[in-house]
Amino acid sequence: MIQAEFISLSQEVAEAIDAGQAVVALESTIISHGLPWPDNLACAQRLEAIVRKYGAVPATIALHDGKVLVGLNNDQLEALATAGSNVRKVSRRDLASVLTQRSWGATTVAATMIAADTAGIRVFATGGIGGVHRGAEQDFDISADLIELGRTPVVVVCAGAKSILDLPKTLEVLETQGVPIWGWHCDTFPSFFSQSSGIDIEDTFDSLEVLASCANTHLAMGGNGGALIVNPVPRADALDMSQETRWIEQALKDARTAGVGGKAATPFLLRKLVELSDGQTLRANLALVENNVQLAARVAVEMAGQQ
Ligand code: PSU
Ligand code: MN
Repeated sequence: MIQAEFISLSQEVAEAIDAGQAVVALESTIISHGLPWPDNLACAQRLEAIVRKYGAVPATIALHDGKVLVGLNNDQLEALATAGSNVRKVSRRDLASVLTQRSWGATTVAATMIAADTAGIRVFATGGIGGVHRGAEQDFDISADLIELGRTPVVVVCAGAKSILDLPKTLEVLETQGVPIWGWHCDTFPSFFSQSSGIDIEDTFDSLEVLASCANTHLAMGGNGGALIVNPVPRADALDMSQETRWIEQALKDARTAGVGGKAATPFLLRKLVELSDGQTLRANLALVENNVQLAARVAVEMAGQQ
């Protein structure tokens, strides 16, 4: 939780939360580091429009001028999108220093969850979560997103995690952290650009009403941390698995050659994949994020209706 003096809600978001309306949180690292200009701005604007179309209020989250902003206006979205990766990528550990410097900060899944929870927002949509990187047994690279999911009570909608990560290890850490994984019309963990990683999950939902009820129950129990709704990329936008694997192997090799690691690893790999695939991964990425935001808005509206 963030103390009130460090957080600022837009009027629209504050009013919606007070009225018990559905609100969907959106992260900003995807705008600054995850997508190239100018697709990033168009995507950020489209995501907000989709949330509204499905009857909820969007709250894109970022840091600026010593505050965690919950609900950005269009000028603020544009400032983030044009600054791109010059903006600091902010996870839990970075919050205090970026607030103190009063600079722009783009929130990861972990930092967005903390802000959403503080604001009273229960549902958050993103593309993919961070996870356990391949070779983690050597470099210990495990995303703070996984730890946050274990401690902060927000329901996160994503298309699984990318196969630049070690997915079996990612699922093991989620299990250790006590994070439920709820599949929307799927019985395996999706792998971002592809509909399935082939790894079975236990809970599948085909009914929005039951999914929303499960989410409300999880949150009502209290002290239970977050939950993950996994929503496979639409079939029409999914990439061919074998081709994707080749691009990923190449991108990982390039990262090793360039000596890129730590927090720069995910943005580097995403950029490389767009290059190597001649934009195909970018198109899939945009489609799956929109699909997740739509589901998140529907779930949030249903959850609010059941309260
Ligand atoms: N995965 C994506 N696109 C992204 C990210 C992950 O497909 O933009 C971003 C998210 O903001 C996520 C962060 O929270 O990267 C994870 O970074 P790291 O692995 O450094 O924890
Ligand atoms: Mn990392």
